[in-house]
Amino acid sequence: MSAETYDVIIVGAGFSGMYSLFKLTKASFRCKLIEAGSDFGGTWYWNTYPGARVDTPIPGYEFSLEDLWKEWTWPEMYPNGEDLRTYFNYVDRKLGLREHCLFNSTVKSAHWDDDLHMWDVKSEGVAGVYEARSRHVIFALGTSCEPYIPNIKGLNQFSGKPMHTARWPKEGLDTQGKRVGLIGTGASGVQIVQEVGPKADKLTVFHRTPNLAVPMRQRLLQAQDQTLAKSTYLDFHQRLRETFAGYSYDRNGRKTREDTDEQREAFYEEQWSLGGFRLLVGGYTDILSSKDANDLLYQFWRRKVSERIGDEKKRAILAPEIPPHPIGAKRISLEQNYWEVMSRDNVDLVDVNEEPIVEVTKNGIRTTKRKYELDVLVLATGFDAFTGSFFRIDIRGEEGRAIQEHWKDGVQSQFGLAIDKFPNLWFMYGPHTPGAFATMPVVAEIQGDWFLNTFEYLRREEITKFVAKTAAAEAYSKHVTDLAPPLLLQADSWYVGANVPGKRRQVYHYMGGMAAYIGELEEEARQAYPSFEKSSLRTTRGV
Ligand code: N01
Repeated sequence: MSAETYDVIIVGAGFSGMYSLFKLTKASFRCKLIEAGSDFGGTWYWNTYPGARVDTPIPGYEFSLEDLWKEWTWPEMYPNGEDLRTYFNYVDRKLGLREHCLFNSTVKSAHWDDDLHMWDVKSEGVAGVYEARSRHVIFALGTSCEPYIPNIKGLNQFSGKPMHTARWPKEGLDTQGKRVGLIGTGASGVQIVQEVGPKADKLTVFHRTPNLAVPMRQRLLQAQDQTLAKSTYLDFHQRLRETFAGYSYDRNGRKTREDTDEQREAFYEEQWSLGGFRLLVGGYTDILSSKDANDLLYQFWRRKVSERIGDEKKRAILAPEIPPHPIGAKRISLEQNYWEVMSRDNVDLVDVNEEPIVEVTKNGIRTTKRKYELDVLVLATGFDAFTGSFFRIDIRGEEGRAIQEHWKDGVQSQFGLAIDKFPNLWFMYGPHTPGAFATMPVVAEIQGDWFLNTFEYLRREEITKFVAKTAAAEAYSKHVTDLAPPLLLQADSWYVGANVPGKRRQVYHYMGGMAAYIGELEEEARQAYPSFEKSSLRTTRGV
C-alpha cells in the first residue's frame, strides 16, 4: 500500500469535482482528484462529437466565483464543447487545481476500512496502479458518464467501428461526403443531425421516438456587453439558487387552464420565441402533473414544429398527432435547425418501429425491409445514467457490502449525496439530486459548499466516521419518489432508468425545486446532522 494518505479523494474532474477540490484544498483539507481522462471537463472532456454544445445559457453555465467570471467572457450564449474545454483550462489556471490531480487513471475500487475509518482507493492508468488511503471519498461522476450501447446483433462487425457520441475520437472523425448512419435522437442525436446532416453525402437516421425539441435561440455575444452585465452577476447567481430549476427564469405560478385560450396561446408564443427550457421550467406549474395541460402544450409544440418540416411523411414521424409520451417527461432538447436538416433530401428517416433493425453488417445496417450501406455508424444511444458509473467500480462499504448489492432494489440515498452503510462516502450530481431538472454548476456548488461545511464540522468535532442512518435514507428516498409528478414516470426515459433494458425503474431526480433542496441541506447542518451516525477514533490528524 502506498504511503499517500488524504483527507479527501475526489473522483472525476468535471464541474462538481473541480469545485469540491477548490473549496476543500482552500480550507486546508489534503485532497487528491483522480480522473480517467487526460484533462478537466468531465462531460465536456468525453463528449467531443460534432455539434456538442450545452443547453444552459451563460452566465448560468459557469462557476459563480467572482474571481473567475470577472475576467472571463463567452463567445456564444450556449457555448460549444471546445469553448467549455477552454473555460475549464482557464479555471484550472486561475485556481491552481492541477497539482492535486492524477489524470489518465481510472478508479477501480474503493474499500472501507472500519478499523481505521479510512477508504482504500485503487486506480489504474497509463502510469500503472495507484493506491491511496483517504478518510473521505467523493464520487463526482456526473449523471451521464457510462455510455449505453444497445445490444444490436452484429454491432461489432461494422468495419468502421460504431462510434458512441461520448467516446468520440479526440482526433475527430470526418463525415464530409460520407454515408452516415445514426441511431438515437436524444440531445446528442439532435446535435449530430444538425452538424452532420449538411456535410454528409447521406445521413440515415434510424428513428425510434420523436424528440420534442424546442428552439435554443442561440446568439453570438460581445465581450463588452458581458463586461457591462457583470454588475448584475452576483444577483444573477444568487437567483439561480432560488428558482425552481436553477434557471434565471421561473415557473409562472399558474395552472394551464387558469388562462383563457388566447392568454395561453400568447404565453406559449412568448416562451417559444424567447427559447430555451422556458416552456417547461418557465411555464405553467401543472405541465407534468395534468395530462390535459400536457396535451395542450404538446399540441402547441406540434403546430410550431410541423410548420418547419416540409415532407409530409417525415412530419408524421417527427411530430405525430398522438404524443409519443408526455412532453417534458423525457428531457427536452434545444435545437437550432433540427427540423430543417431533417427535412433535407440527403437525410433519410427510417422509422425503426415500422422497419426494425435486424442486424449491423460489415458495411451497414439491415432492417426488415432493406439494407443501408454506411461508411460511419454513430450511436447516440445515451447513457446508463446515475448508477452505471457507480456499478463499474468495486465500492465496498461496511462489512464489505458492495454498492451493486446495496442498490440492487433501487437507489437509496441521503440528500442525493450520502449512502447508508457507506461511511464517509459521498457523491455529487447523481441520483436524488435536482440533477437534470436543474442547472448543473449550481447543484455542484450547492453540494460542494455543503461538503465544505460538513467536513469542517467533522474536523472540529473530531468525528472520523459519519454515515447516513438507514431509516433516514429510506425516508429520504421515499420523499424523493413522492415528489415526482405523475407524468414523469410515463416515458421510457433515462430520467427513470427506463432507457436501459433490465434496469430498475425508479425516480432518480429530486423534483421539489432548488430552494427546497437547499433548505433541506441547510436544516440538516443546522440541527447538527440528525440523519447521520457519528463516531470517532480520536485521531489528532485528518478530518
Ligand atoms: O441520450 P438519450 P443522449 N434502437 O438517452 C435511442 C444530456 N445531453 O446522449 O427514445 C433505436 O437522451 C433512444 O430512443 P428512445 C442531456 O441531459 C445534453 O442524447 O429510447 N434507438 C434515444 O433517441 C440528455 O438528456 C446535451 O426510443 C435507440 C437515444 O437513443 C442526456 O445527456 C447534449 C436504441 C438516446 O437518447 C442524454 O442524451 C447531449 C435502439 N436500440 C446530451 N437505444 C446538451 O447539453 C437507444 N436509442 C444539449
